[in-house]
Amino acid sequence: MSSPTITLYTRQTPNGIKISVTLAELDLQYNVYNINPHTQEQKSPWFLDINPNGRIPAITDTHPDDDGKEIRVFESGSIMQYLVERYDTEYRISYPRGSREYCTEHSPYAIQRYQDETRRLYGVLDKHLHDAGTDYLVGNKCTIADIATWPWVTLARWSLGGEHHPVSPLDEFPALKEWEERMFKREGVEKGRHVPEPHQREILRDPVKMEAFEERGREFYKKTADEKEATAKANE
Ligand SMILES: N[C@@H](CCC(=O)N[C@@H](CS)C(=O)NCC(=O)O)C(=O)O
Repeated sequence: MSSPTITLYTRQTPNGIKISVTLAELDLQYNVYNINPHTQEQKSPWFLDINPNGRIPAITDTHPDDDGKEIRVFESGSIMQYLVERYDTEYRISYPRGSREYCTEHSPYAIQRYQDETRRLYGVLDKHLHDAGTDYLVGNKCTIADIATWPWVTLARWSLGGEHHPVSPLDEFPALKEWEERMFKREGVEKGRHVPEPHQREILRDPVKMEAFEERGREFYKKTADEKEATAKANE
C-alpha cells in the first residue's frame, strides 16, 4: 500500500475530530501530528505556515495529481469540503454540488449567552430531526453535515455547563439524543473520535471522571492566566 498523502494536525477537540471522523468515514489513510497546546505549538512559525490563523485542525495533502505540490487547508468546514470534493467520488458522505437537499476571565454573561445559544441550537436540530423523520440531518445517510455537528452535540454536558447539568442533558431533545447515539454507533465515528487521544464522551458521562477533567481544565487556564500576568509585570 502506498504511504498516505494526507497529514492531519490536530488535538482532541470537537473541531479536530470532525476531520478524523471524515477521514475514517472515507476510509482514507493519513498521518497524525498531535499539536501541543501547552507550548502554544499552534502559534509556532512552522505551523503558521500551514494555518496562518494558528488553530487546529489543519491538513496538508501531497496528492500525486498535483505534481508533488503540497496543498494546505485549514478551517474544519473547508477541510471537510476539500476532502469530500477530492475523495468522496461516490458521494458516501456528501451530495453532488447543486443538488437539493473559551477566555481566562470568568464571564457569567458570556457563559450564559453561549449556553443559551447552544440549547437553542440543540432545539433547532431536535425539531428538524423530528419533523424530517430521517435517520440523519440530510436524508437517510450520514453526510459531512452530521460529522460537523456530532462532536459538539456529543459533548452536550460540557457545552451546557458541566457539573451544573444532569448526566444526560440530551434527554430534553429526544430526536437529537437518538441521532447522537446512531452516529456514535458508526464504525467511522468510533475510529475517528479517539484521534489523537481518547475521546471525552465517556468522561462526560461519569461524574467522578468529569470532575477530574474539569479540574485539569481549571489548572490549565489558571497557569495560562498566571503566565500572562507574569509577562505583563515583566514588561512594565
Ligand atoms: N473555525 C475554526 C475553529 C478552530 C478552533 O477554534 N480551534 C481550536 C481548538 S477546537 C484551537 O486551535 N484553539 C487554540 C487557539 O485558539 O490558539 C475551525 O472550525 O477549524
